[in-house]
Amino acid sequence: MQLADFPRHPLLFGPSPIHRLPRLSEALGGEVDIWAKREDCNSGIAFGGNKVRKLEYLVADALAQGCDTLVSIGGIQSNHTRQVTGVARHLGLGCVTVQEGWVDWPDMNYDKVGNIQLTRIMGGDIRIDPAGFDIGIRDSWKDALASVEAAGGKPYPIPAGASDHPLGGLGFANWAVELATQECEIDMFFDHVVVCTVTGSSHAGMIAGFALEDRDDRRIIGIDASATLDKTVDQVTRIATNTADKIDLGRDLRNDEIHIVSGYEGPAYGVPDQQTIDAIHLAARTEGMLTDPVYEGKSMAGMIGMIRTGEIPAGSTVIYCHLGGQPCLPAYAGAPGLG
Ligand code: 5PA
Repeated sequence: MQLADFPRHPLLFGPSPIHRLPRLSEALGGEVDIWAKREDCNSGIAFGGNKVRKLEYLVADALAQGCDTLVSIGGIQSNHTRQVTGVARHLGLGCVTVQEGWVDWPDMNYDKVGNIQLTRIMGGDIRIDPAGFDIGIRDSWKDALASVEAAGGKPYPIPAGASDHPLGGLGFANWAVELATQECEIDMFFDHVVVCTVTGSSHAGMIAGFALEDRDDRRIIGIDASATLDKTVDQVTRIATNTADKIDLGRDLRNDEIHIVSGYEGPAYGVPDQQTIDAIHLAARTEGMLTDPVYEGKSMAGMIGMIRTGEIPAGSTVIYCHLGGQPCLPAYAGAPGLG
């Protein structure tokens, strides 16, 4: 089936905006033209973000199956569970989210403000679980699904980050097509795409979507923020391959199409280091563009680092894919430089 033929329930304002980051480009030497494509302001639902884009495909399936409750999982400060809850509310569906102790963060308000606060305001049914970080399938999530069934409901299972799901890569495959259309409109070509990767389907979907173009002059760079690199590489590879099959790419993905960079993940998932904080400051203070300490601050650090080392060479045109995530910032007010 072609990508355009998959049922999609519209949840976004339309194509997410793209714009130039001239002062950030200048601060990094002025030799690389940096732009952003903004999933952090892609929807009016619960502040939007990358998951709302992915969910356009998953909820079309959920509605077609007559499911009445979305069931998903994430950390205490998960952006994903906030967006799943928002989308459920927008559609008049129930929602259960398991929220695990993915991050050992000392802020007193970590489990009260930010994403979890917004999820509570939306009336989410939150099940706190002490388990640590893992992007895999969990028993607590299976228990949540079973509890909905036991109560007579029809749950729709959405794994962590809406990633390890047959439709998980379609949202960002479509992002790639959308960007290509925007490039035509402004007569530009971005030879580097920078994106944060953790549960993998944002990056993997793009890989499959851009593969449809069949050109070898565009590099898609995933910056790892999971700090469990092997699992993320494995998951990105699997989802990219499955998505490519699904949208009838008609060829195998090449190894060089899957490119994940480590070194910017900080000491652990959810914990920023000095280069994360410096990157957040640089983007905020040159452009007024906010990024968070869990995901986008790390991919911002990756892009900055790769421009400074010349891995992204002078003369490049870069699109930084901003996947959202700012709502967690209040939970990190205790981090040096963020409060
Ligand atoms: C997340 C994920 P993928 O999970 O698709 O790789 O995206 C990484 C990512 N940026 C990047 C932001 C703002 C994100 O929220 N968030 C998860 C969550 O539970 O919020 C799935 C981990």
